[in-house]
Amino acid sequence: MATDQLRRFYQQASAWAEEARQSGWLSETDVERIKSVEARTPTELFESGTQRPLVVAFFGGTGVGKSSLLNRLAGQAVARTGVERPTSREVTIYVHKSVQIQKLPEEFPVDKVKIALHQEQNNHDILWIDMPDIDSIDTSNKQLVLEWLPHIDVLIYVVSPERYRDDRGWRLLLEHGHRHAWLFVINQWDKGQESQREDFTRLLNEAGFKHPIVLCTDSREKEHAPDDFEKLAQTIRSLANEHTIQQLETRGISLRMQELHNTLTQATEKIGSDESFAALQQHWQVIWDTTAAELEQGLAWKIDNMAESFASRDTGLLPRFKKSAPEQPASKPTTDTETIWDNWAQTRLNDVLDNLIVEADAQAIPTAPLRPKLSEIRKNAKGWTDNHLQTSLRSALLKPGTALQRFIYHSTGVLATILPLAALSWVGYRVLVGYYQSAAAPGQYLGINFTTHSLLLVVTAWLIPWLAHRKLKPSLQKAALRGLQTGLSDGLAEIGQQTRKITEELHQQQQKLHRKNEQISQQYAEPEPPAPQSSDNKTLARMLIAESTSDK
Ligand SMILES: Nc1nc2c(ncn2[C@@H]2O[C@H](COP(=O)(O)OP(=O)(O)O)[C@@H](O)[C@H]2O)c(=O)[nH]1
Ligand SMILES: [Mg+2]
Repeated sequence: MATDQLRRFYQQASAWAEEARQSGWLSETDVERIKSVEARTPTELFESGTQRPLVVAFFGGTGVGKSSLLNRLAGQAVARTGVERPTSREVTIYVHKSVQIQKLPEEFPVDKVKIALHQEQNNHDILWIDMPDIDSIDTSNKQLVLEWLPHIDVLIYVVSPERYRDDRGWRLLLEHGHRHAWLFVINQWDKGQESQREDFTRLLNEAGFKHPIVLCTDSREKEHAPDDFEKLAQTIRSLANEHTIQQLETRGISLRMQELHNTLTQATEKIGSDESFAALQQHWQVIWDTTAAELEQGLAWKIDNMAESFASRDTGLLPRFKKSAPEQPASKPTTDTETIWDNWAQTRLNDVLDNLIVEADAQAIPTAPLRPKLSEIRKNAKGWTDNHLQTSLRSALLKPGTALQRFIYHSTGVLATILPLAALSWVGYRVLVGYYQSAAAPGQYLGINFTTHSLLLVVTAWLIPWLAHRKLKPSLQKAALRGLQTGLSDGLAEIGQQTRKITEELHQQQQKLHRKNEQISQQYAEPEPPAPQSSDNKTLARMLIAESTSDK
């Protein structure tokens, strides 16, 4: 049944909005907008499966004559009129006894409803309601009216010649006009003038009723002048048939469904789109690249300083002579990388993350889900950077220099041992041979020249590789510098990466919400716009606000 479908649609849309609100994607107001779409219908008042009557209500300010009109219709005093009770909080229902009222509007105080049953065939298919005065000082009256409104097909807006202009009811008419069929009655016509009818009609034209039905009645109890009362009763009766009720019902439901579709669409526009997220991610790429470069530049001196503290470990060629004041303790190399990410760096990071939030806002992406996640980045940035600095510094110090450098360094070390040994072996061999030869054929034994050359040879064989070895030792300072630089850029890369991940996660959340929203919308197909002002019923057409104006 259409009413059930509307209910389900409403419930699913509300649940979706609630879920989106809980995760920060929609505001309280957005949810309220969806929830305020009317899901109640006249049909709900009656037992399902039975042919329901047309629900007609007298609507208007205090003392205009609503109760008098109902009594006149009923031919008896079913509703209390002003004589007994000037401002009525009471709702009087005048209905045929065969009609089964299933339930009254929710939250409606039952003791305020007076049901007058009748057996009159004339009003068999009409449920008449005399509504509370909408302009009473007691604002709860207006609330009562609002509770009833969604259950009403036709509203008979009753005014008096004195008070038809600044009526509170007028505002309700403008707000709820397109949801109902309206008939207008200027009661107390005994005090009225034709110009007032024209003026009132003109106001109604402006409110969207092209040819409003404006009837003038004189409902004084004792005697009254001939008036439009019969026409009023007749007009309502002409609508009280299955076909027209069905038409009104369908119109009401499709208006409500359309409104739900519209608010759902509006809500998805609030949560950003694929394009807005793509733009946000691109923006992040740009601003982070710039900021990361700035941070690397701004923190370079700190890294240089820290690397320099390793220079003392790099014993040069003539370390002792270099040290001008050897009694001063050599400055200990510091590996306290925590000091590198300082307040300045944190401020730069905070600025760039704020910039991201501003961009999200500019891209119409809600910032509520983004903010707490970015706070995590702000909190963790120092830790991440420090971690990378430590890891990278340690591994750099463990293996300073390039692989080739290290190979040559080791080779020269080995040579510094092997070459002098080889030279010594050769000298030893020559000594032995010389000794043997001088024993076999006595002559001059090796002599002073040999000694000098041998000594030179051994010393050279040792000194050259040793010097080279010392010279080629990879610099710890350079290694530290390289390690720290790599560490910093890794740290910055991680910050950039983590932030991007956040925007991606949010995009996924957004897509999920978006898909769910679409599913709901598709499940309850957008209804056709209500039939073009029911061409088969001219009277009804005059009672409805033209669609083009109701969209406002
Ligand atoms: N002069 C005049 N008085 C009327 C007319 N209709 C009702 N009244 C009186 O106006 C007062 C308020 O009427 P009531 O039906 O209670 O108005 P309600 O507050 O809109 O329900 C009562 O005293 C009625 O007798 C009318 O057409 N002309
Ligand atoms: Mg009344």
